[in-house]
Amino acid sequence: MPRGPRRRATAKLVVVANRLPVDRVTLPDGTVTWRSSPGGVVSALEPVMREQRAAWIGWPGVSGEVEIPDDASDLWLVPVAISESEHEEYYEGFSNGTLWPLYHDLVAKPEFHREWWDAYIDVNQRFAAAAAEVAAKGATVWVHDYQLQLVPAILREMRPDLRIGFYLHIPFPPAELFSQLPWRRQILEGLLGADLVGFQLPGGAANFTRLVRQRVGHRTQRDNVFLPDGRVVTAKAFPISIDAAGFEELARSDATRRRAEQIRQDLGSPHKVFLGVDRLDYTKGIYPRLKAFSELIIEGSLSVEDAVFVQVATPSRERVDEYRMIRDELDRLVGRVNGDLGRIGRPAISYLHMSFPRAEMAALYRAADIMVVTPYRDGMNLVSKEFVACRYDDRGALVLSEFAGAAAELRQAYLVNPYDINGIKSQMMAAYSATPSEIARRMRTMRKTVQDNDVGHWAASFLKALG
Ligand code: ADQ
Repeated sequence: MPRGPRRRATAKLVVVANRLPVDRVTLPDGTVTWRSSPGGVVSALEPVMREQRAAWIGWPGVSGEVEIPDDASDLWLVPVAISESEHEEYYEGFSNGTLWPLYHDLVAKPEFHREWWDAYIDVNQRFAAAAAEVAAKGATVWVHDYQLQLVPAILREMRPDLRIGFYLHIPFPPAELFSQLPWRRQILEGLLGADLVGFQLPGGAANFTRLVRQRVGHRTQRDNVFLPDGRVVTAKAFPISIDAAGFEELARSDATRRRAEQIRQDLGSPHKVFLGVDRLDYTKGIYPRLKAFSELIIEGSLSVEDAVFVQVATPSRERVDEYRMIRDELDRLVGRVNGDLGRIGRPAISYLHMSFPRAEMAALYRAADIMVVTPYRDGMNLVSKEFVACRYDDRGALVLSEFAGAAAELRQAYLVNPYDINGIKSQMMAAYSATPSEIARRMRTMRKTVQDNDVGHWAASFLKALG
């Protein structure tokens, strides 16, 4: 971003997302500092944001008012204050207790609470006001995700001069499910404040336009919604991706190769390593894949001498009940499987609750033979794409849920229905027994797809369509 005074109404591009791309960390000596927290969206947007005067609006991750020092990030960061109780009601409540399960096929039961909805409105208003304050005349504002679906309409009301885009990172559900939401019309109208509403898949965009027709009564034609005031809103799919070149470069480095070898050695040099990497979330289908693996061992199709399952599950949203429940359920399953089937120094499942730096992720992807990704429903699933980007050696098989957005692109994966444990078992065995040339054939095609459609391409095509 061109340096200079960061003042009101000067940002030509404004990104609005629940979280700012920084974390506050307390060092061992007690000093508090801020560290940038890179993620896919940050690395996609950073180049565009640097080229122009751009601001990022979001919650800094700690309650109340905070000051973020200028040197915490190269980006212009604008913190939005959220109180402890708003965090409970807007974020843990309405966003993660209502919308998240509702938008993921009711994998868990959504709760509908009027106080949560009220907090959602208040916080959305605050984000919109912050964007209205920093955006220059005629600026582009890009709002992200399910926590902020009311921002486009509130912002348009405040600043009709802006070009507003919205992108939903999670699935947009079919009318039959969405219609349960007591505030369905308000959410649709909130999104219609945008000029362009982006989804992971064409099905999400189609669900949205159908609901707008049914519930708001506007005329629609293919991707377009025609509003009574003459405005046209476009709803379209822009499948998100990863920094494919960056992952590949990491994977190719000597340090990563050595680390991957070390990981395999530490696992006792098994014949095949199965890998799962997820945020610990009930939508990710961690249970059925571990169950499938344990049954394969019990039946003798695999043995703990030949195969190990490494499951990395980073705890998340731990204050929401369903997340504590899934964590306990997995702890019990892994304990039972290892207790019953493991040998000394040879657990069947190596289960880790931790978050790794990108380089360690690349080493894990390289160390694995078979990556198993079995969400019940997932907007995209970046882990599957990261694995593919790292397998420049054309080794490595991907077992992938049909219900991950990524399955629309990664057709050469071993596709599974995550509700069908026998189906997962047979696809895991197909991947286990496949010849190297069969694996290479599938991986080459998938790698080309991921290289050609990286996250830079995603950001550029969204902004071009919006512009
Ligand atoms: P998530 O539900 O978080 O994202 P995903 O797309 O898989 O799911 O992205 C997870 C990211 O976190 C990946 O980049 C992965 O490398 C990283 N990660 C996971 N476990 C980690 C660990 N232990 N240590 C370090 N990093 C880890 C939401 C939607 C998805 C959608 C994305 C992007 O739910 O469907 O693909 O947004 O739009």
